[in-house]
Order: sequence, then structure tokens, then C-alpha cells
Amino acid sequence: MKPKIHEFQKKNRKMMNKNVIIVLLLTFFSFAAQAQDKKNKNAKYETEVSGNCEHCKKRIEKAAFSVSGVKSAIWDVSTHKLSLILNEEKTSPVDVKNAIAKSGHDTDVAKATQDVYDGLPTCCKYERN
Ligand SMILES: [Cu+2]
Repeated sequence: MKPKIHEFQKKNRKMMNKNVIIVLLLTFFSFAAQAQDKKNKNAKYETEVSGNCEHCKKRIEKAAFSVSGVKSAIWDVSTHKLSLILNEEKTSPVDVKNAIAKSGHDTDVAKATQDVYDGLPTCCKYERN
């Protein structure tokens, strides 16, 4: 009788250990998921925006700043890279790209309409693919 009880306790203890590990794992994963959900108020983002000159730079940066939540927007005339710092609680890169496309400049996801593009000054008419 005695060894049987002992065996049962051993088994029970093993199961308890297993449960503890499962609980720890679940806790860890829920923390990880929460950390991912947490929105960054100063998220850095870089994207390419079509344009030519200093006028384009002003137009692109103005359009980016018109989106609330954009804290910094710098477009580089030579590389055509737009560097953004934005509050993810208020906006997203797509919102900014839509605003820029509306101002006449193509981005990877949002393109300017032909009408708006045609309205750009001659010096700003970048080559479209
Ligand atoms: Cu221009």
C-alpha cells in the first residue's frame, strides 16, 4: 500500500510542475503580446517619396505635417527618402502617404491622381513609373 501512495505523489508532483511551466509560459506570452500592442508615441519610419526639387521637399513635408500625430518629417532631395517620427496612437504611415499623394507626390502605396500631378509646377514633374 505504501509504495503505491508514494508513486501517486510522484506523479502528482510531476503534473504540478508541468502546470507551473504552462502558467509561466502563458504569462510570458501574454506579456509579449501586450508589449507588441503598445503603441509607440515616437515611432520612426522611413519611406520613399517621388519628387525632384526643393519645392517638392516643402510640399511633401507640409503634407506630412498636416497629418496630426506627425512629429517630424524630413524629405531628402537627393535620396527621395522621407524620414518620419510619428505618434502611432494618432496616425500611421499609410495616413501620411495618403496625404502626400493628395499633394501630388507618389509613395509606395498611395499615388497622386493624374489631375493633381498635372497641376504641379514644371520643375516638380518627377518621372513616374
Ligand atoms: Cu519640385
